[in-house]
Amino acid sequence: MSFANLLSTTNNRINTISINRPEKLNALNIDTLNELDQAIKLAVSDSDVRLIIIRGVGEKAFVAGADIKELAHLSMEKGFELSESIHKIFSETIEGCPKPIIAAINGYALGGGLEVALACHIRVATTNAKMGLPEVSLGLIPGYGGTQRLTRLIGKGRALDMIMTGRMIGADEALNFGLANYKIDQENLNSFTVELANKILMNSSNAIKHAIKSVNAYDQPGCDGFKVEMNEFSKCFQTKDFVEGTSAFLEKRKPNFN
Ligand code: DAK
Repeated sequence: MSFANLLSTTNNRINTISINRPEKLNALNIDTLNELDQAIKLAVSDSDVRLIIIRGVGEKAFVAGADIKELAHLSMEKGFELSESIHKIFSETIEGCPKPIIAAINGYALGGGLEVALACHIRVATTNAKMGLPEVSLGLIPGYGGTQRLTRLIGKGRALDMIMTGRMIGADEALNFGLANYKIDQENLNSFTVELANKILMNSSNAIKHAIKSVNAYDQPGCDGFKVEMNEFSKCFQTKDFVEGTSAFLEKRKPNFN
């Protein structure tokens, strides 16, 4: 399937979704967000895909935020309606994706762009990456889950500092905060991300699916994460991956989960 604002390609079990509006620094309009939702859902239903990488086209930006031109005329009612429907994409399609999603942050990740990266499972930032939630400079606050996901990831003090100042942080500070998992030179971003993906793909995709669900339960209101873990843990038994993983160990060979 082709998209107007995205490129989606699959190679060796890795689906790469590239946000493709480089002339607007990959700013997210509603059409692009809906396409992102569709592209991830397609990747989830494709048995050839085991992992997804989200990146931005060009060397300047992952995503420089929501498309400000589109935002400028929103009413309070429309703002709430959009926030609600797009929250679903961020929580269910991205964060709740049963296949791992890596954000490859190749430059600016601002506002809604950082919120996409925050919903992903792992973040790799290039040395020139600049991350921030500058919404207050527009008279707004983050509206795609940023106030919650940033706070959970880096703590309340740091999140409030970033949100109230609207300042951009670089890869070193992001790494130090735990916002980025890895820092890498821009020219090595693709090879590093694919290497990281392949390391994950050595493991059981089935087990990873249960791990994502369990970890996501950690900060869900009203949800007992330990109970979720017990359930997801027990579902791993009697799967062919569990048989293969334990047999491989006992036979002193590497497991083959394909
Ligand atoms: N939206 C629209 N266009 C953008 C854009 C954006 N966010 N960011 C950049 N562009 C466009 C620029 O307008 C310019 O287009 P032309 O003028 O050439 O047509 C082109 O991309 C190149 O940008 P610059 O010329 O500005 O490039 P520079 O290198 O000089 O500067 C910059 C790079 C990233 C510092 C600068 O472009 C910038 O400050 N961009 C805006 C960053 C920003 O404030 N982002 C928005 C954050 S607020 C909602 C939920 C969530 C949100 C909103 C609503 N609801 C539920 C309703 C989220 C809001 C946000 O993301």
